[in-house]
Amino acid sequence: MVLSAEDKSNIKAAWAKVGSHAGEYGAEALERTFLSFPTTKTYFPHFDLSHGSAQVKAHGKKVGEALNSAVAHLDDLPTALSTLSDLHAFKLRVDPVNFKLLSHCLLVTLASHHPADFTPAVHASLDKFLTSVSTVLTSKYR
Ligand code: HEG
Repeated sequence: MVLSAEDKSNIKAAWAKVGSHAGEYGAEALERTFLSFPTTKTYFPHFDLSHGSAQVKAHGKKVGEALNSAVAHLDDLPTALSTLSDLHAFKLRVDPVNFKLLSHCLLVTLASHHPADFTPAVHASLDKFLTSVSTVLTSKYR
C-alpha cells in the first residue's frame, strides 16, 4: 500500500480536524467494534467492555495516540510502529481479520463526527492509511 502525496495531505488535513479527540474517537471505535463484531471481544477477556467502561476509554486513548504518531510518521510507518508491531504479532497474536473490523469502525466514527470533511476522497485516503497501519501491525506474523 503506497500513500500518494494526495493521500498524505488528505490524512493530515482530516487528522487536524480530529485534534484532541483521538482518544475519545479511539474508544468510540472500540465500542462500535465490540458491539458490531462480537468475536473481537475474545481478545479482551480481562476488560470491562460495558458502555462507558474506564478500561475501554483508556485503551481508546492508547489506540488514538498510536494513530497520532502514525500520522506524524506517514513516510516511515514500519519504524514508527515497530514496537507495537512486535506486541501484536508476538504477544497478542491478534488475527489480521480483526484489523479490518476496527479500521471500519474507526472510519464510521470519523465520518459521524466530521461528516462535511469525510468526502469520498478523504474516505479513500483514510482507508489506505488504516490499511497501511494494519499491515505494519500484522507484518511480523509470517
Ligand atoms: Mg491493539 C494493545 C494499538 C488493533 C487488541 N493496541 C494495544 C496498545 C496500542 C494498540 C497502542 C497498547 C500497547 C501497550 O500497552 O504498550 N491496536 C492498536 C492500533 C490498532 C490496533 C493502532 C489498529 C489500528 N488491537 C488491534 C486489534 C485488536 C487489538 C484489531 C483485537 C481485536 N491491542 C489489543 C489488545 C491489547 C492491545 C488485546 C492489549 C490490551 C491490554 O491488555 O491492555
